[in-house]
Amino acid sequence: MIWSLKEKLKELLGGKTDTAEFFEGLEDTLIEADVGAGLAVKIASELRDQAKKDGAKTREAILALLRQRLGEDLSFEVLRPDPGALNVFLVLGVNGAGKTTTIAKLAEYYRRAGVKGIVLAAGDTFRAGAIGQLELHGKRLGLRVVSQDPGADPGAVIFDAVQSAAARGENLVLADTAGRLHNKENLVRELQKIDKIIKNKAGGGACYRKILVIDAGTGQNGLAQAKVFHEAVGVDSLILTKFDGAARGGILVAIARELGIPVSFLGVGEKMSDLIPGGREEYLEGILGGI
Ligand SMILES: Nc1nc2c(ncn2[C@@H]2O[C@H](COP(=O)(O)OP(=O)(O)O)[C@@H](O)[C@H]2O)c(=O)[nH]1
Ligand SMILES: [Mg+2]
Repeated sequence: MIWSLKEKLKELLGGKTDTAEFFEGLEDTLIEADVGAGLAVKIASELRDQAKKDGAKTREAILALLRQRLGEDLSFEVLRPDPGALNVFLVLGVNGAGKTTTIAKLAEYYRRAGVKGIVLAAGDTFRAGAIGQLELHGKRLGLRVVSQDPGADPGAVIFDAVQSAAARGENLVLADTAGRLHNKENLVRELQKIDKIIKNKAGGGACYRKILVIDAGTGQNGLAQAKVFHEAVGVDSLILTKFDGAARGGILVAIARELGIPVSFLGVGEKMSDLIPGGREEYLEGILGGI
């Protein structure tokens, strides 16, 4: 069954909105929206108190409170390269989340914003297709791509990219990675190795950021996945992809809140321009709009 938060909320809001049943229903709906059980209980209970205090009973008033409450758990902060430093943005996430596509979108976005000297590093050496995919994007965008053959050490590719970017005075390295989560120990080890290499190579004056890409269609295990990456290397910023179509996207609230990490962009399609910087209003509108 295709699940829809909006349909359920609509139905719920069509009935009485000041009863215990309503807030229980709201709790269930939030759980189904992947907000997480603990947080769903908390939000529903806080909303009940707030609605009582404000005398909010109409569907519009309740919706406004819900929107405000969900927004409170999210911070949005566009990631911008430091123009005076070497920037290394390492892009993390499970296979298929949209990392490689997002790197191309970011490259396009930053280039339009006037960032000079953007380099792409093909750090997903596991899938042969991933290297070709990034090279294609690089060619189309007219950007340098650092890559090696499939099966090469991803740390070596990224080392090479950071070193050459520093030597050439380039400004931004966007580094791709593989996200083979089924082999967690290997993934963590590999990421920690890459992390160490970047820290050593880029040096203290560099601006090094780790970005976690999350597919909006990811269910509750998205939080566990995010924790693996966060515990491995520490995530600085979140990008929610595929927040178009019938995506649910509630997992973003759970991850952003639990890990205390800001959201920098929303991916809303396969085109290079389908990238929204920040995106607070678009996100809240996407999950609650049109009800
Ligand atoms: N609809 C939609 N598709 C996306 C978005 N971002 C990526 N994709 C698609 O998701 C698939 C996997 O993307 P890819 O970048 O290869 O994922 P990776 O394995 O994490 O590198 C591709 O078919 C992309 O076109 C998005 O924001 N919206
Ligand atoms: Mg990829």
